[in-house]
Amino acid sequence: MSTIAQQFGMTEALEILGIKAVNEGTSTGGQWFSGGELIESYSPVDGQLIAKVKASTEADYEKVMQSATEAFKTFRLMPAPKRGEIVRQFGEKLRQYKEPLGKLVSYEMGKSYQEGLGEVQEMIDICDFAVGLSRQLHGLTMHSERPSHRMYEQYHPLGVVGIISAFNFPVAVWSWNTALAWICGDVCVWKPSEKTPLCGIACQNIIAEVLRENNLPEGISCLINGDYKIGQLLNRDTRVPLVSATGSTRMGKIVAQEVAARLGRSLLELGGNNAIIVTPDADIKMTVIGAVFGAVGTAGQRCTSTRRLIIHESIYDKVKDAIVAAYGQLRIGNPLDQNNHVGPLIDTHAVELYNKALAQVVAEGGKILVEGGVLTGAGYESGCYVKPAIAEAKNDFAIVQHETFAPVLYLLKYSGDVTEAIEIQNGVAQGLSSAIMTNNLREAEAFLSAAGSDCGIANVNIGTSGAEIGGAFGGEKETGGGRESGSDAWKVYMRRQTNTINYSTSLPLAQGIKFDL
Ligand code: UN1
Repeated sequence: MSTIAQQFGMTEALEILGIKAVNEGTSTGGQWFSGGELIESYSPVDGQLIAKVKASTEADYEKVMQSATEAFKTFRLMPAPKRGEIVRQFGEKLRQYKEPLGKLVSYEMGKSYQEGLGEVQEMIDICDFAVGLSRQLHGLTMHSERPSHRMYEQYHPLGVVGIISAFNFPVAVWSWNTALAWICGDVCVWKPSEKTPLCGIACQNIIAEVLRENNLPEGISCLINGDYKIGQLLNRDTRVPLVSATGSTRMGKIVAQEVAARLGRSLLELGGNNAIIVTPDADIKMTVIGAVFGAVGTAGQRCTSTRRLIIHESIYDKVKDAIVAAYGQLRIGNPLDQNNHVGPLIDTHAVELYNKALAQVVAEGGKILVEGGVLTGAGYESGCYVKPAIAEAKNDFAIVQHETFAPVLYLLKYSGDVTEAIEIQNGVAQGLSSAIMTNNLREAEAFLSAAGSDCGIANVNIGTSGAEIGGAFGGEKETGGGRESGSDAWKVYMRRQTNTINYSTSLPLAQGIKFDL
């Protein structure tokens, strides 16, 4: 353990979460096994090896699938509110493990400890939501056109749900899927990002405790580890009716095609290119907080991170100066130290992409307003710490059209009315999150109208990131169209069945068709 890790109690946190120096990477419930190669998890915080995880082999995968399909046979028959009780207990455990888990998220992924705790809170919130939902999996009833007939629809569990998640929300996105899938009666097989495998192991240990305490079948929660090849097994497996995948658009296109090729269902939550429109009627102070947190929070590695600010020319200089001044206040460093605002990027490959983006925006004619750069020296040994940067750019620059997972913010100017700003905001391939800063009702409503933002999330006087779990989460266009977490997102985890019951003494046909024998 490095000095930083020791100073911030990582040894204790890892112990509480059941992380060993070398971990089996495959699990069904509380059973661990694995035959594969070792994945090494390095912390971007201090560049130190935290622990190793054995990747899952195809044989391991097969064992997991057998256990999951077996568990489904009984779990689907457990009453939904009883499944909700399991999720309630899981939420209780998360409350108990919040601090060590938040710490591990921070240390393995690099987001600030506050954001690590926030991520665990998001898990607790979705559990609470799912518990209530377990008594509300409503179908509709409808009137039959035939006498003495009854029609209704009901929702049944789907089966094995495959979950592929990204490094940036290494625990919360799994729980958005599992909390809903479990109350719906599904069993889950999770492949976390190979960049954050320890977060996966910690979560699996926590749910295993709940399953054990309730004498439930192991296969309800399974974990596999590895690179895209292990994910591919899920995509191509006809025993997996739904694959929920979070990550880049490039990855999502592969998942979508592989799952569609066997007519399976996929739930995709992919890249964003999120903008905040700042109109002449914006509250500048609120704009600065929303934009800066949106751009530098999680070091710009949220799919909801603010990448573009679309500012009206009449207030452009004022907003620009205020944001540039705010960037001057940012403290970059160890994310476990709560005095810092910005932690490291996930790895040095991400640093390369950040450098490339900054070089490209200049090459395309952009102007750097806040200089970027990689930090070196004491505290920055991992090579993953970068300075949040700002550039003046144009929306049609190739680099502005592209999602760079790093703290690079582009300032764009508009001069007409709000429709021009909306056109710029919509003028990208992605459609996840969007926001407008204005106190003008007409502008706000225009932004929210059918001719307004084309994104899955559209906020007024709030930044682009930090959505609550109660709403459906996801976006349009290259973001993939999926919806996770709140509202009626649960429906994708179930199959709908329409039932018509005839309690008459004859068999009339629908549409009045005569067929007498
Ligand atoms: C993600 O970046 O994949 O809205 C999820 C937010 C968080 C979730 C982000 N609640 O920023």
